[in-house]
Amino acid sequence: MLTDHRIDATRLLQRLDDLAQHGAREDGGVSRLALTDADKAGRDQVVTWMRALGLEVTVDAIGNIHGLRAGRSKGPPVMTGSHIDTVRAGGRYDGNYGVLAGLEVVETLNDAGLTTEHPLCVSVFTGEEGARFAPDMLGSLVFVGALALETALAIRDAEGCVLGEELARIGYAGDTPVGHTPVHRYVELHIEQGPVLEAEGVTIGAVRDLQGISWQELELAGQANHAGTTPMQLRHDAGYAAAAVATFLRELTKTLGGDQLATCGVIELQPNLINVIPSHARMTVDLRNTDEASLQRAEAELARFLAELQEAEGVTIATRRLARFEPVVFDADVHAVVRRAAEGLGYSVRDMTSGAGHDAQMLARICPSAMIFVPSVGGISHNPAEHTEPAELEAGANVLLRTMLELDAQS
Ligand code: HGY
Ligand code: MN
Ligand code: MN
Repeated sequence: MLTDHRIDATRLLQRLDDLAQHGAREDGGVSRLALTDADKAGRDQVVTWMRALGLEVTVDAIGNIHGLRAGRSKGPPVMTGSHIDTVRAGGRYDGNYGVLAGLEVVETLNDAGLTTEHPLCVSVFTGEEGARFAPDMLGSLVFVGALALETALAIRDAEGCVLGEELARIGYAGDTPVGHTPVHRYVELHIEQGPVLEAEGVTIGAVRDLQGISWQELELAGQANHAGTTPMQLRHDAGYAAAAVATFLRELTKTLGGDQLATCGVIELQPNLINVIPSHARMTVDLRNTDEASLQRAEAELARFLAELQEAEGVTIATRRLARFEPVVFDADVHAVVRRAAEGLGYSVRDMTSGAGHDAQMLARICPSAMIFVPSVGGISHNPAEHTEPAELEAGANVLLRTMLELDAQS
């Protein structure tokens, strides 16, 4: 019976350990920013595994890696995948787990000598984190045709490196066209990166929807001056202005309430010296909400505050949009398959919303898609301490296996 198959957890855990060596940090975390040498090493490792599993490997023009397993038919594949780029001080499961669980599904089917009706595809999407080249979910955004390839290749990181040049430098500027490759169904397995499943003692999250994301970069320009001789009322302090934005946003989340989130992850001051009033600040704003109208309201409130701050502090504030994605509701049928797979395997399961962005939200633009979550210990992620228990990693991969087989059975 198709439902009798189970993944090999030892193999999966070993691959997670092996992949984590590429960009390994001394604190046990992983630093594998998109298109760095560590990303190349991780990519090469995954490609080696894909080939050893008999997958036909292709690399597309934005560097997405696709491992295809033939099915009885030649039509659009049942696709799974995620990303292997990490934030600068990340963990070993974010993204990596979904890719390696996909390979484990393939190896389990190979061992069973089972051929599916549809081809299966395990994909590694370029630059999901957006931590080096914004926006996030960049590779899957280009894959579905929602961001022009030329625009993406021209994106620069904070040091001025050009995405297309970095892609060529690491040898992953592929020749497979991007835009809209037909996909039968997409399902992505990922750690929750939040506290809900652990707090409720639930093993599997059947992800129903994903919140909206608004990223902006602010350049604040004031006037450098002497910290000891400049009266407070004569200052044009870009550092104070940046701090005022961060404080305003924290208060805004309290005012708006609901699901409003706000984060200032980057604040860089110039000249960054103890006795010089900062002349410049570069900072980022990450706003998220499950409700699009509320997210727009938060953006409007911020814009109003910035106008007032410019006036009051005598600084200029330039804004640049880095990413903007509306909330996404996943396909109800695929979501139901995830739930049935978890229940059929005897795992506890609950519906949930994803707080994080994922490649699945982009695939949802071109095919029925949904996600599977497993718990994160302490709700911690984007942190070297990121951890999920082996039994839960195994459970998630078994749900992925069963979900993909059921999606394959759907015509
Ligand atoms: O930012 C996010 O939600 C994802 O980790 N890129
Ligand atoms: Mn991720
Ligand atoms: Mn992430």
